[in-house]
Amino acid sequence: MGSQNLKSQNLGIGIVMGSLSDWPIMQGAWKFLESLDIDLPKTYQILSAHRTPEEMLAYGKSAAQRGIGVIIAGAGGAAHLPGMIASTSILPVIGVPIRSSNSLDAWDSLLSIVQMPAGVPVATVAINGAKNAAILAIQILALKNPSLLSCLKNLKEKDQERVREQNVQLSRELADQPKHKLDT
Ligand code: AIR
Repeated sequence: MGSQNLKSQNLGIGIVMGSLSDWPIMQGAWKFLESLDIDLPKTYQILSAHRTPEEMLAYGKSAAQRGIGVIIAGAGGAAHLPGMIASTSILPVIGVPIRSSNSLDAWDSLLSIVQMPAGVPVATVAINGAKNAAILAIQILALKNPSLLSCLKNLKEKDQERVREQNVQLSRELADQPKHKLDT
């Protein structure tokens, strides 16, 4: 399916972050989406809840009209971007708490994003969890477009295969050791 068609169905993913210093983490979401065998429309933008509040509001208000279906928002420290974007848009917002140079070991980032008041949810992933944010975004969009399900299934199969290979590798490494456990 062409990306124009996906855009008209609001199957785009908008990635926003509070600063360029967040990009090393947030590019995990971008690169993951790029690695998939699907042509999902996606955008990235630096928007700061505190430094560029007007642009942030404009982005949140217009996102749905621009074909975006899910917003991934990352910020660190007093990380108000995901919550403020959520306050301006009806789209689901996934928050990525970033362990930034100014953050208190990322606790401030996490709590600023996850502790939203009732009525304005932000689906919060782990600290620096940009890849999971991208997976969750696809899971949300797949509810509207089942053709995305195959890429999620492939993802699970690859993960399962990797764990099975790890078991083979571990068994090889421990082959000459006596077994102290029951067979699984
Ligand atoms: N930030 C930017 N505007 C508001 C906030 N909370 C965050 C950025 C980044 C951190 O502040 O998301 O994680 C540090 O930004 P900088 O630009 O000083 O490196």
